[in-house]
Amino acid sequence: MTVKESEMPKQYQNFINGRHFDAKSGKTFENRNPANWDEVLSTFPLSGKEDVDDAVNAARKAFETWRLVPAPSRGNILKKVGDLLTARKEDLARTMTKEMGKVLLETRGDVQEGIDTAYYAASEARRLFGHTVPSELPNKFNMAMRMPIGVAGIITPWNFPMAIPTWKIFPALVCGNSVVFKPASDTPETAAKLVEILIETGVPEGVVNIVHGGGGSVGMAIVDHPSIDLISFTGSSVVGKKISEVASKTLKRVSLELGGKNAQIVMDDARLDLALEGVLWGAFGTTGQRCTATSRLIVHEKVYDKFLSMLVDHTKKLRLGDGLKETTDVGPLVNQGQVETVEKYVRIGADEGAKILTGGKRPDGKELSKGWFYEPTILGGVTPSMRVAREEIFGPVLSVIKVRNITEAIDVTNGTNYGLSSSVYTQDLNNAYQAIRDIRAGITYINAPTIGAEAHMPFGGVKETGNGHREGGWTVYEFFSEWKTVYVDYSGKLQRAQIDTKE
Ligand code: UN1
Repeated sequence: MTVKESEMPKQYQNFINGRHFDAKSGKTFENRNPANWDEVLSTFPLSGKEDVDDAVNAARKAFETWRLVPAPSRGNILKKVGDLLTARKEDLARTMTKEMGKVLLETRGDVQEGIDTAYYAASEARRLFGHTVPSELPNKFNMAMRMPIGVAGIITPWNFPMAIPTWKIFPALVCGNSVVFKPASDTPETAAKLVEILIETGVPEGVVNIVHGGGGSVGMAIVDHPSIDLISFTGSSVVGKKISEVASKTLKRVSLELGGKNAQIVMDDARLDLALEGVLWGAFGTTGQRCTATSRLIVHEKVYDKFLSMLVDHTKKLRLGDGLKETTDVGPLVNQGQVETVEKYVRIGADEGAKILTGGKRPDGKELSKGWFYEPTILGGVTPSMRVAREEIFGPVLSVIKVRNITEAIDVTNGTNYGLSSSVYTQDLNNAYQAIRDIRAGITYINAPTIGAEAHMPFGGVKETGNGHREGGWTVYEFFSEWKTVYVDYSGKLQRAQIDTKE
């Protein structure tokens, strides 16, 4: 029996300078469904440095015209991008669930984050405010304005295959930069569909280029390329440090959004029902594969036993399964490597003395036997020095730590090398404000889980979570533009700053 054409995996290509290309090597890689690894969804070019060179040359050339397009016109394109993302939301969400596993409810949210980012970018194009500043000299006008930078290398992860690329590409474009985009090789199809939308809405050729392939080859060729001016990367701290090192050789501007070990604090005065919903969503949403996932739960001793038993009870009820099924609460992990990492950490935790209160293994049962599933797992009796309390796991594993008061809870929260998101459940204003002041993290939620960043707010973290930049909101426009300072002297004579300032 022959396979019908509609069932054949679609073959995607790179998109460079307004045209589609295979990798120069002719090699391809497969995109498989993590809920059923027998299912090949699509194939993609396995590109290399020579493909990146072509993309960078195209982007360099296109930059020279794109930078001169008025920002509001660039913004109008983003408005259309938002409209098309809206029209295709369901298809994009399904594509995403199929290629990376998280449930439809969440992949719809991921696309919505892209839509929000598009409309925000469209409106920001009419602001991109600069400053006018009085001169110290008479008849002289001073201003500082934002300028495009050049070619942006955009390297994105698989956990938010739509939201994160849009966080980077849209502001890059609005600011007048051109783009070379390398999406994660676990989620190339969502990325390819995003680029199709950009093309359809009139982004000129060469302004956005996509090159598929591995991080070590395509990603590093981008980071190392002398004609790329800036890099925006989201991924692990290990890779982030490597990028920082390589990019420093060509003095690139680099924005790194890296790991997290986010904690939710539950105080004795907290509404436990609310805290419970929060931690289930924060820890097991996206199967724990978020930079912002709740991976530590820090509970006041007075409510520890009660809250833990509520939590274990509800965690056991979470339904694992294919993310396309509306009845599924938790989808598979993205690939075998992630399952192995999770298995390794659960072993480490048990060896260190933590108790596996639920989960701790891959599920039994035939239905889930061909997917990268792992049961939602709670580790009790964790102490702050254990590796499962300090290292990022990126899976459905929650480490629970007991504390005596808010000050200790904050100290424990701060006891890792990361500082992305944090959450405090309390009804006491004093606890809340102490936490807001003292938790060292880029984001603090009060009575809400560690996940749930909104597109128009700054996003990023401290310590090894990043290198000081912020995505999202108005702040990302700082990264994708640079300041030009302008002095206009209309006095008709030489006026020397600092010298001719006297009346
Ligand atoms: C990430 O995990 O890298 O707040 C991004 C959230 C999402 C974005 C997460 N809106 O969890």
